[in-house]
Amino acid sequence: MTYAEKVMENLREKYSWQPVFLQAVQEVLQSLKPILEKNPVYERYRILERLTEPERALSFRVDWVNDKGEIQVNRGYRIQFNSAIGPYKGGLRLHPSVNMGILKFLGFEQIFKNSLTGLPIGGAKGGSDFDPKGKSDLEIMRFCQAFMTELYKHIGATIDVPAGDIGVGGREIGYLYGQYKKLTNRYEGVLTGKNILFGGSLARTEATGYGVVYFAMAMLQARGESLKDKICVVSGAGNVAIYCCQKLLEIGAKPVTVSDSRGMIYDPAGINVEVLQQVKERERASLTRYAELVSGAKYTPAADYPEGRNAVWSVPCFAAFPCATQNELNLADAKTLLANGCKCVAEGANMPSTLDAVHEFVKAKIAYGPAKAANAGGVATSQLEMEQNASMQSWDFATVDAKLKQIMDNIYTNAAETAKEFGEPDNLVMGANIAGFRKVADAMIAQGI
Ligand code: NDP
Ligand code: 2IT
Repeated sequence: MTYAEKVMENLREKYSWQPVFLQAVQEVLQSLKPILEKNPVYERYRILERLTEPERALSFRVDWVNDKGEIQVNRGYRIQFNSAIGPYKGGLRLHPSVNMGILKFLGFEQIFKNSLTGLPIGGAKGGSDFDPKGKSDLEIMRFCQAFMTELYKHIGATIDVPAGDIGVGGREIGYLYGQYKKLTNRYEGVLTGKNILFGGSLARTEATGYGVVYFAMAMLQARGESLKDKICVVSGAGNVAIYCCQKLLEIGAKPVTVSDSRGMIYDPAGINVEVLQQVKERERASLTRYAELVSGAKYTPAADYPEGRNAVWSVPCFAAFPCATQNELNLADAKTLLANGCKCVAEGANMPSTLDAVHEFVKAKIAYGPAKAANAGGVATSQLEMEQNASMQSWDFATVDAKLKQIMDNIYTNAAETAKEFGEPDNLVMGANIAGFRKVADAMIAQGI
């Protein structure tokens, strides 16, 4: 049994109730085999055992009062996974499915993603099982205040800097920031994704979606191809999906789908981003509204999906952009995409493809950009926000966007060159995992025990 296999087996015994965490670890450890074999120092320093255990995992109670005056109790978490190369950094997720296992998967992924950006940021993730759906603005505010009333003890501009993720956007970051300031009397860059009025960075809202498209462009350019005039499918209808569609349209590609947890839109004319923003960002409504507002767009409720699979993946396309959530694209979906001629998959969501779907894409040697490389533009731009806050500057949109594009190009080159170095030139899963790992592991060794 190899070192990686031994560690994996041990984790399976210990954390059998955290399947998505085990899945995330398995994908990374599998592809680290060549570098571990070449460098026995990693085993000697027990790097895998140390990397897979969070430095700190906080779990706390969040009490708040709803509009009817009833007391509500939620669970809050912050996983400070690894600080070898910088302060803890990663988003907060508000979704009823949130638990320690999901946040450990996300925090673990974040370590490697943040390392790939080339910037000095460690890995973290947090959130709560609070369900923002159907809550009033004041309920969201009271929840965010209650959540921060515990979280503020554990974060700081050079300690741990949370940001958004599913269910957390500019509104929630504003309420969290207001409460942090009230509790600490400090005006500092403790959160990213802030409003431009109080220290936010231009282009942070767009960054993850734009970055995914920049990554796809880099992968395709290396193959002598491009997205121009190509049909694309996008899943999700939130922050990442919206700005992925916007950038695709800007470069002359045609995104024809978006989806949320209740259904999908197929719009053969190309997604109308202004309408999508109105429906999702302002009205916070269901995608049925999009079909009401755009003639020619077809809405399919999730209940009508064949075999319960997301029908987005059965729309023939040149490129696919999963931008909703984990494990939203399975082996059957991967086979359907490939059979329909799909040549590029760039992951906006974290771990959207199941392990066997990933294997299928790698085997087919299409341009496959795994999440920790392809969606790193969000956190990279968060770090640019930290940089602006620390130096009391604010850069214009074009400056931030140009830095983002350069970072995505660098991540592609680093992953592609590392994949080549370890003998599998097209395998960006291996390239991204090894490149992300090497920097963190070497930093851990240099810092001693
Ligand atoms: P949002 O909350 O803005 O949007 C999430 C979208 O995905 C919504 O359309 C939501 O539908 C849909 N969705 C969420 N959960 C499910 C589910 N279980 N089944 C079906 N649809 C679902 O989140 P983001 O756009 O910020 O995040 C999307 C993905 O991108 C996540 O995986 C996140 O971790 C990842 N990511 C986000 C970054 C960021 O900067 N925001 C950075 C890097 C990665 P509905 O509204 O109906 O729930
Ligand atoms: O998954 C992610 O990278 C994010 N949700 C963004 C994290 C951040 O700190 O901007």
